[in-house]
Amino acid sequence: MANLSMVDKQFFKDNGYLIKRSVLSCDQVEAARNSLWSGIDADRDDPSTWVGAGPRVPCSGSDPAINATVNESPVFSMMEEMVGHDQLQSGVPGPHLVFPSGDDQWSEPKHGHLDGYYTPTNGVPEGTVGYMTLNVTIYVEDIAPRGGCFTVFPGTHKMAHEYFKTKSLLSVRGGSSQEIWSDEEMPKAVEFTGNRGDVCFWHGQMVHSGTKNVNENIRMALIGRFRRKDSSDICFETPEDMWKYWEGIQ
Ligand SMILES: O=C(O)CCC(=O)C(=O)O
Repeated sequence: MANLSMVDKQFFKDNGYLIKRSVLSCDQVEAARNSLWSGIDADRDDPSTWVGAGPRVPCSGSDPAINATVNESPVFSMMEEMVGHDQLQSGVPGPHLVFPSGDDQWSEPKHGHLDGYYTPTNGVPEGTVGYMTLNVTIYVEDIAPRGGCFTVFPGTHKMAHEYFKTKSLLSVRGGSSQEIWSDEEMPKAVEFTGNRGDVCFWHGQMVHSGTKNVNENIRMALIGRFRRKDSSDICFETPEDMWKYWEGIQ
């Protein structure tokens, strides 16, 4: 049975992201939280110790409970419903935690980045570009506005598609949206707020950003990036129809 409706798919096409609520079971969320807490240098029962704590990646994506959030839940099937059955490479999500900052200074980001581009610290080899089809951010904690929300810039998947029709995929230094668009051209940022078990799917060429956490909760997210099995054949192609390789939502 399909997990996504036509309305869901149209929302994704128009906006480049789609939020689905309560996708994970309570047991899956709890198991993932336990794995994260096993590596966090703070006292689980004392929120005052969470401020400025770490590490940002407290356990591996291949931890069984973390892996299960994508591969033993409806998440992977939902992605296949958009991209096409058996078209995506398998993968695991990686923990991305944002600890409370301890202050209340917060500002909405005006710009963000496209994933897959070299920066001095991110491990992407210089002169290459990673290619993602569809990505997912899974919350395993309740996240309110300004709580370090994963943040998207709706519609930038279409803006990027227009840009890459005439420019090289390699031309965006660091993947930064500031390299391509002015502040005025950028859409308003949307924070993904929600509860543990909620999921945000986002297009592989969606501009997005991390944000500061001025709340009490630890922003516990798992982020998975997925590419089509034929991505090395098609990554430098920008077809007129941007949904040509999205069999589920053409
Ligand atoms: O952690 C976040 O909210 C954003 C992470 C991000 O931008 C990335 O991993 O590319």
